[in-house]
Amino acid sequence: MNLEVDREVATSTLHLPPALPLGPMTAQWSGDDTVSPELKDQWIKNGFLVLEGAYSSEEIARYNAIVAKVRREVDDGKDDHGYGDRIGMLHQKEPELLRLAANAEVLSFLRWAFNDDPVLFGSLNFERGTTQDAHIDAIFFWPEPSYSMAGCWIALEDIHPDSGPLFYVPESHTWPFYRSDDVVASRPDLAAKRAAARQADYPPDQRAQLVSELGLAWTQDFRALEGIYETERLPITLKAGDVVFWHSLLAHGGSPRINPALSRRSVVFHYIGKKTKLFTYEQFMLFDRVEMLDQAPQPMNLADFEGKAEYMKYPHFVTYANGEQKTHPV
Ligand SMILES: O=C(O)CCC(=O)C(=O)O
Ligand SMILES: [Fe+2]
Repeated sequence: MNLEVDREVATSTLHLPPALPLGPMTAQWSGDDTVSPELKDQWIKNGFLVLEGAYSSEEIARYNAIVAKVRREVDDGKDDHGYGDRIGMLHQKEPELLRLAANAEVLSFLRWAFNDDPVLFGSLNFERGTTQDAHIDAIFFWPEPSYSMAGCWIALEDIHPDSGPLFYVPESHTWPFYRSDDVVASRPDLAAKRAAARQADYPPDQRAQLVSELGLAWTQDFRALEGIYETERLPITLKAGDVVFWHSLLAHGGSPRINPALSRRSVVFHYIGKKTKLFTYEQFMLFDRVEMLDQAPQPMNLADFEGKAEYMKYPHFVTYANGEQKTHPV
């Protein structure tokens, strides 16, 4: 299909689900005046934007020193080149890491994008490329409203093109969006199991297995869309201290690590709006959108960092080593 084809016509002929709104899209959505019209246009048109040099080399060095100290103390799944696996939620143990997340420029952009005050709910620290397949974060952390979540990825060193840089799928935030009810519409077996798995007495291990099958089916449908739109996955190489934001609905992932001897130090902070209801991957996979509104969202449990930024408090951080996930109480 050619991209010039009218989206609505294409959607109805192929029985694709509708696209979702990219913001409140009201005339009043002028938001915070410190955000330039150019940045606002980029967000709507591209679903991502880069702020170059948002952090000084001193700020980045201080951040890296804290992460390096923790990596010496835990099993972080080092590879043959000495690079560890991801560490999740490390800011819960080391709140000083939130200094980057509390950057005023970052927060005022998000305040506009969400039409709400931003709240940090997660972080992931990387030392090497993730090679993660293309995905949309909203399926893992379903936000209501669906635009009120974003990733904010900060380069903690100059990112080499061969180190497995972040990539994104251009304009995918404007594509038809598959919810789990759309995914099972063409798969009657999965639809029946999904209906059964909502019952409270359904065995948890079988439910987890089904959720992962639904995730694979979602990925198949998303790949088909990539074929229809004939898009390329575009890598983004940034300099230390640059930051890229992506929209909750923009597909992205980690490019292949062409040279595994290269590190790729970065951190992702994930934010939602303070009024956002945040649901889990399992809830997204098992419930239709309307049914989900009857489900309990994640409790906010807010804390603040020096009065500058709010975050959701969880009593742990998480390391990964050899495919095993380990939760460390803090
Ligand atoms: O850094 C990457 O390679 C991907 C990270 C990502 O997808 C995320 O944190 O949401
Ligand atoms: Fe992601």
